[in-house]
Amino acid sequence: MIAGWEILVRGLKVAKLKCILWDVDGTLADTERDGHRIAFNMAFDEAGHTRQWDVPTYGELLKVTGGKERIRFDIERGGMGDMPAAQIADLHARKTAHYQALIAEGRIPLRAGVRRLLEAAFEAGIKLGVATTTTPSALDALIEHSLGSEWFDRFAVLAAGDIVPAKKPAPDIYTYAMQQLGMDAAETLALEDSANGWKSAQAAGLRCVVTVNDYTRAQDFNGADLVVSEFGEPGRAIEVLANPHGLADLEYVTLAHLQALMQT
Ligand code: XBP
Ligand code: MG
Repeated sequence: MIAGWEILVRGLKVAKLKCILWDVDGTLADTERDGHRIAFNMAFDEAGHTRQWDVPTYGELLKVTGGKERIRFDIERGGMGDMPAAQIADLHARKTAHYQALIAEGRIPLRAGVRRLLEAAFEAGIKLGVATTTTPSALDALIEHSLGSEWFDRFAVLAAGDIVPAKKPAPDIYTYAMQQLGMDAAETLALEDSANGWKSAQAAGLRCVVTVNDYTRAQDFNGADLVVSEFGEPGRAIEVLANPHGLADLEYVTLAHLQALMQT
């Protein structure tokens, strides 16, 4: 028997918000330009490579998710000299160590509204998880230094990096996280910042809110459930780029908005 609140709309069941899966890079914090990019360049320099990724170049490379995959892509397009897989792995390990050190310096704060929404959802008993292409130890550093160690226990799953064979835009990391939590796509919302992330969430059957940044603002988010400049805070207005469900009172994004999206 179908419960009264469970009706089918555009292939998604209308349901209560029971789980939020968070992307990391670009969503929890703006880690790419001043975190990952700098760490890659430090690793290249340390290993004796002349290659440096400037801000626009890194923007092009972001279409490839995963750091090792990004280096391989740059090699294949002629940006760097060829190297065996073991050397790419070594470079990436160096990069991860530099990234952890940058994060430990407290250089990368959370984006506006992230802590407010995390705390509201946690207090409401909504399951929280992470679904990211980032290396687990890089994620751990961000949780410890930017979010707070108590969040290691507050997130019910930390799905990261090579735990699945195919990275975003494949749906695998979202599917894996939902399986770990015993959650269904109808009761789960994804929070993302990039087209690759949005495609991944969409392919896993999830509703998705996108908070853009300078690297992703011009990307195609057609079909996403809400696209905003940031989650925002009281007294700090956001820019609404797409609001297909017509959510009201969007001065900043609240848990009530996220809950309302599950009813659309
Ligand atoms: C963003 C990414 C990551 C990071 C680097 O992932 O593409 O690859 O740039 O991570 P998401 P690693 O937005 O899904 O978090 O170097 O650790 O792979
Ligand atoms: Mg991201």
